[in-house]
Amino acid sequence: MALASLAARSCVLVIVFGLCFLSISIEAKRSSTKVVNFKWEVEYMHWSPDCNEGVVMGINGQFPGPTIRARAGDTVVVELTNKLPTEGVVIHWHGIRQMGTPWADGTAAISQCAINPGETFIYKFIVDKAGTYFYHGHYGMQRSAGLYGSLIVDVAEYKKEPFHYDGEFNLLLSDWWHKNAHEQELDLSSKPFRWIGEPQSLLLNGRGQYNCSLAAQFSNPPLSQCKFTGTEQCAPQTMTVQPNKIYRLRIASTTALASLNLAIGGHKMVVVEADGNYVEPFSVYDMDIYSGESYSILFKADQNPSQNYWISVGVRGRKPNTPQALTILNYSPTLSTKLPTSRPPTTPLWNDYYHSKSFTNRIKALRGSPKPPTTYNRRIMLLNTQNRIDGFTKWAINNISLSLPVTPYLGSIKYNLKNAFANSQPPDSFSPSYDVMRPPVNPNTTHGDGIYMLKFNSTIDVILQNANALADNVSEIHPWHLHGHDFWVLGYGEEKFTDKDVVKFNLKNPPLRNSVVIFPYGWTALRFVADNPGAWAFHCHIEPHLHMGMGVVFAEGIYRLKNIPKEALTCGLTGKMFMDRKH
Ligand SMILES: [Cu+2]
Repeated sequence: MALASLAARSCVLVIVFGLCFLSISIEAKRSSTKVVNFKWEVEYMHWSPDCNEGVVMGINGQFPGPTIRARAGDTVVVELTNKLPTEGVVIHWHGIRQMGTPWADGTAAISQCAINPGETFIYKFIVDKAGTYFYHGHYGMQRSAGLYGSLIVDVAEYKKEPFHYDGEFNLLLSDWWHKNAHEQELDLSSKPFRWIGEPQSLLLNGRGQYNCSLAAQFSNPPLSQCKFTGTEQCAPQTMTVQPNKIYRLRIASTTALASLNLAIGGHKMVVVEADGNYVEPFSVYDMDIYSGESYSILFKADQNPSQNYWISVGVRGRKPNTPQALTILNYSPTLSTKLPTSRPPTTPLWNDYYHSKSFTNRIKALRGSPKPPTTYNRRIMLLNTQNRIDGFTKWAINNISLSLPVTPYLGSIKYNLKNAFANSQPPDSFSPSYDVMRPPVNPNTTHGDGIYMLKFNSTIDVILQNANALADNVSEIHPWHLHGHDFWVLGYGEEKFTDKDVVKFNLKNPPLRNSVVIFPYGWTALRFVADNPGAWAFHCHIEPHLHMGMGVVFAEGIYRLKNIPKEALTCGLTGKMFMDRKH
């Protein structure tokens, strides 16, 4: 403020000398934050993400969409035009908390109306915290259709990261089906249920290889050697390093289904960031990444520089039927086309949960990070079950399968519109006698659109409780993601959570995250402060699971919001209200 007014005054003084622009630009540099503008068009495109042509949802002719790069404190403005011929669209900025701009969170039916074909919506928000993020569609299964890209926030000017590196790379991980997202949606909503199966390919920055392998000599079953000129849409992006330098690798997973594991052949990795928060550095040779998570790791190019090395990504947590994704870590001046002579790193066994848990339990907040409040005001226990409704297969939370209303919650709560969604809140807990180790005794459940109304500024504990699915001896991994907040992960445990487990909570250095996993038959405890007015989705980040109802919605402090842009709410009951008022 002071700098700005100083700039204005010096501007008046120097204007006669024609130096005004110079003065403004100097002041802008000092105040250091800026507005970063993007003009995007979302459209369907023919594309070959894994060398097999299909249809992807792209942005400005690109797949994945353009990378957003800004500095902490900057304002990002994305003018998004929907060029899809017959369907709406929204984009969610995953990990950006949207403090004061909940209408820019990009969740259809929660924070805004879907943008109609041909229409433009302006997303404007501040990226307040440095870190590795991404963005993706949040309407139907548009993320599965390929609507995603990277969002990287550098530290503010004149600030430094708490670690050193000489260069950096970015890897956006995703999974890809040859069946399009509309058909997948229909399959999942059919009676009898049709499961979409495992992905055909894993993609690194939108590139994978189907029916051929970069490491053909090691592939089992045998595959032919992929040959690329480098211009193909599915050609791998190699990463070229200088020997003995230190690199930061940013990793984010926007998979629809797959839990992943990443390794760099022969290289130790030091984990330094998770979900846009610094963690106490620890080293690993492979790491798990669940959908919705992001990390930064550091590695030193300290291996024999006359060789190249594999970067491999494989499936965890589900019986894999998808080959590893591969690319090459290339040591300059060795040619990037020289294939590594060793076998790609082996992904740990899909059901080696001990390995997954030991990695997850090592993630702690960097010393000096914000600490959680020592007590909570409200505890919400969320039981995750697989159920049926009239023969359709669903996921339910506390026996309610989420089905979103027509009018976005943000608007119907702000304008106190009755009948926009269920009046009663979903339950804060489930029956203490529920046996999480067995299939549900009564698998039938119901749809619901009721939401949790949180007292503004209260501290909320959530216990996510996993359980047995419909089939015997099946319990799946679910990576949960919270919008609008980071939360502290207080702990993980086996089987059913009891009050006695509270003593195991880590209040000393719990990591702050926006995504967290629940392991099969286990529970995860987290804590957050409901200090961001808005309506916020909290859901399993597996796209088919959310589609089948696996989520809840929290709302807090919406009465405090002024200036919700009408463009966000011109549908359903809010749209009707605006028409009636003849505004
Ligand atoms: Cu799930």
